[in-house]
Amino acid sequence: MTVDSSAARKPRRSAAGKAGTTGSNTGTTGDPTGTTGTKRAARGSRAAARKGTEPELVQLLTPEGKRVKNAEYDAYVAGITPDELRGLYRDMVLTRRFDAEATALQRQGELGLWASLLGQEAAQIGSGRATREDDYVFPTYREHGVAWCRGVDPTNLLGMFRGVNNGGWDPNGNNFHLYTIVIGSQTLHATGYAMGITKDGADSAVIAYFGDGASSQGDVAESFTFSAVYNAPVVFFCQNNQWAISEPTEKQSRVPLYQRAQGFGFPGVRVDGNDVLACLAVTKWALERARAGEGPTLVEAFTYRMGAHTTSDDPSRYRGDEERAAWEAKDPILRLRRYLEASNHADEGFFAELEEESEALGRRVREAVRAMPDPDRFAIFENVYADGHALVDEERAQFAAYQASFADAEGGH
Ligand SMILES: Cc1ncc(C[n+]2csc(CCOP(=O)(O)OP(=O)(O)O)c2C)c(N)n1
Ligand SMILES: [Mg+2]
Repeated sequence: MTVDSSAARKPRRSAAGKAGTTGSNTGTTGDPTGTTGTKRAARGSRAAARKGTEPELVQLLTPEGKRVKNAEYDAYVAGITPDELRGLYRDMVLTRRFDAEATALQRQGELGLWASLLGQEAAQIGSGRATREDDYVFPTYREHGVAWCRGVDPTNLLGMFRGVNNGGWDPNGNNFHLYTIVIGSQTLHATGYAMGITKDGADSAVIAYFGDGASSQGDVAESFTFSAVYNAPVVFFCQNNQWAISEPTEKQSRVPLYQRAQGFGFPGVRVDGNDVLACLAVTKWALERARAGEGPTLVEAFTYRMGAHTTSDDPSRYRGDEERAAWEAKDPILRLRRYLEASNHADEGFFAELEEESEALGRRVREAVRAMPDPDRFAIFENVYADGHALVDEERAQFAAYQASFADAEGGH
């Protein structure tokens, strides 16, 4: 990693400029040049890694379900009612139930593939519930919890994974873009959309989801540059689930991911991605910054992918069970349940009713998937060009001949 030699010529900064290490985890605080902070951050994170500790993160609920004070972010959840807290819990439970059903459906041959969000419910529900109706969301392929918050019917998410449609929902119906498999590319779409919002003079904001692995993509770096320079109203929400298929986060960056923002000139924050309240508060803060014309923010939600990358993956090939066990103790749903129980915000009746609702959702999803009609085999050639195209016509004819060859074989026996 190269370090900026010009930093040596700069005067020593005061203690107030200690950015990016401990104390504040908002990467740009007090260090407009970013260079010294970046070196310190790199030293700090290497030292942290040696000691097996990680830099501070924003947390409002401990894994034991205790509410802890936070001077900067408490205000963003100060008015939350018991009903809304139960709502966040319900969102997480139903999303997990839906996800489990989709995984089972893949195993039963009803879906071609599934990318589970298990373990990431708080990051997705907290950030998703922070968005406003007129905001626009650009997801990857794992944001089932965010889709839920935006009002996309869960069964619509499954059509693409069953291979019966090319996406499954109208992005403009809920301001929730189609799932994007090309890693990181949606951050560019989000940045362009956000620049458009500024040109329209609107006060809505954009949130782009991506992973720790995606943070290494050139598209993401370009998005950071453009959004910073154009002061675009976009929140970059990175779910650091510790793995990019079989590659651990250490292979993506020499500094904690949220500190990347510093070099681009906008703030970065690391939040406990298993704490739904903290994710809600930090994302609200970042979206408000965007609306107020203060430009982009990078939020790193520090979480864990409890399951396989997708149903095609076998994580036992590259990681041990101890790691998962350590994260199970930080389960996002369990900690909110503990808090709800300890503060008498939910009783047995609430949990029992939710259990029934979960089972009903599982049944509804299963039945809907099985009932999805297969598309016409030739539909894949439609909607590529408005007026037809010689190459597509040729491919359609080849495909027709291929299909017909089965009919011949059947007839010949
Ligand atoms: C441009 C591009 N390169 C490679 C891939 C293959 N690929 C699919 S998922 C993935 C890992 C992504 O990891 P991360 O960004 O951490 O997201 P996560 O799956 O952990 O949510 C890769 C490399 C791809 N889809 N697109
Ligand atoms: Mg990842």
